[in-house]
Amino acid sequence: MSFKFLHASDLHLDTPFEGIKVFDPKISEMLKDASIKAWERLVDLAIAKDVDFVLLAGDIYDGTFRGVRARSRLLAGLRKLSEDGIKVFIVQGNHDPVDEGGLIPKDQEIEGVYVFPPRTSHRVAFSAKDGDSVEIHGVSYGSRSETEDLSTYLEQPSHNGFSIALLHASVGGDPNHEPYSPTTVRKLESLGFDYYALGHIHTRQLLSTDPLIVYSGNSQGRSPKPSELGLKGCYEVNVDRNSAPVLTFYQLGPIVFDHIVVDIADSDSFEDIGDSLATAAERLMVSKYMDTDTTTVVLRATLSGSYLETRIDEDRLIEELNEHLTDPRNEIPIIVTSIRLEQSTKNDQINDAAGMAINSLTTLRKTEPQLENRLVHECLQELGNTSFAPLGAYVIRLLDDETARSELVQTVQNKVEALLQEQFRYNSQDQ
Ligand SMILES: [Mn+2]
Repeated sequence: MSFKFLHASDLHLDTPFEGIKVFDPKISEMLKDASIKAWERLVDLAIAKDVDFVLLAGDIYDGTFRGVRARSRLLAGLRKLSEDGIKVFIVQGNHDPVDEGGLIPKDQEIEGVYVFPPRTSHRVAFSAKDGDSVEIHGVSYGSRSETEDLSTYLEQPSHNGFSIALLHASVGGDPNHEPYSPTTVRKLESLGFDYYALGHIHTRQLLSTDPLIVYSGNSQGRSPKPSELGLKGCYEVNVDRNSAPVLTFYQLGPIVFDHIVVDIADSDSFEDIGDSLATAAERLMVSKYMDTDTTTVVLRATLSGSYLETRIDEDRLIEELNEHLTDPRNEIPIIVTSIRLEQSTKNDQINDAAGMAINSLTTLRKTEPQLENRLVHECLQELGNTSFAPLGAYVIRLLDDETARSELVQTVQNKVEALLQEQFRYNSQDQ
């Protein structure tokens, strides 16, 4: 005897993508479409896998504004599932609380679709296609900020078959998500359900395997934040009464967010940096997304290493990369939305180079009091470029030369310190 179901959450239909610069209106349209595409893939997957039911653990919509297109596609998908004999169980979350509107208009009720009410205990019991008894308990958010533990509303399961708790909750506290409906693994375990279908935290994770306490994660990533990166989708759960349930992950979101760190220590030009970035982006795409259902990879890049030009024109770099990477002939187009220089590394290295220069010159003053005028003059000219990378190298070269006057060494040192201060001002304004 066995049956199966899908567990998904946080569809955030019609989500506005956050933290992304979008250059092309076509891309912006594609991003808006992705959350709805993910939902439609979920519907198709449920039908293809012939599951008994689908669980949606909150945040079906992203906000008070629920677009006409998102509403009609949600209803169309639910009807499709209903016509196929697949039940759907839904709780509303902090992004779509009941006080801000129901999910299904009163005059358009759909057979087999059940939305749990807020502030009360409700359960639905039924027989799966194979005759197994299943009971599902759930609580919706009444308002946007439910600060009490909603699992407190759940009744004890009857233990007459497989029992599921459907909740939108913060288990154990995650600093990246609002601490709504806070609860703990221990508290949930004490309630006695077989499977806890959770929503709210967007990172897919198993908090416990016996009983199963599971976050499916959101169905489509929506920003370059860590919890939004990588493949997003749902779990198919196979329940066989003779063994432990088996979870299988399926990708739903067609657009994937990711992040790369590119070492540009060996780059000595803007073009070099562009090439390193493009290579790293393509390598990521091949290693992680080649055989997946990904249509586009949206990428944030961090540049690390000792490339010490004071400025990299990030916008120009993004534009040039995107001309190459978004080419529709590419297997999976990649959109680079932001490039960041690792400021701390850059500062450290500027400090290292300047510090090295000061030390070198101080040593030189002691050991070689006869530095030649010409060399120091050249050194000052070099410093005038306000870039410390050539300075570091230049001072090392100077050390190989033999003589110069110590007063001018002092001048160089002062100049280095002045420039260093200027550099600090520039960097602190930049952050
Ligand atoms: Mn959410």
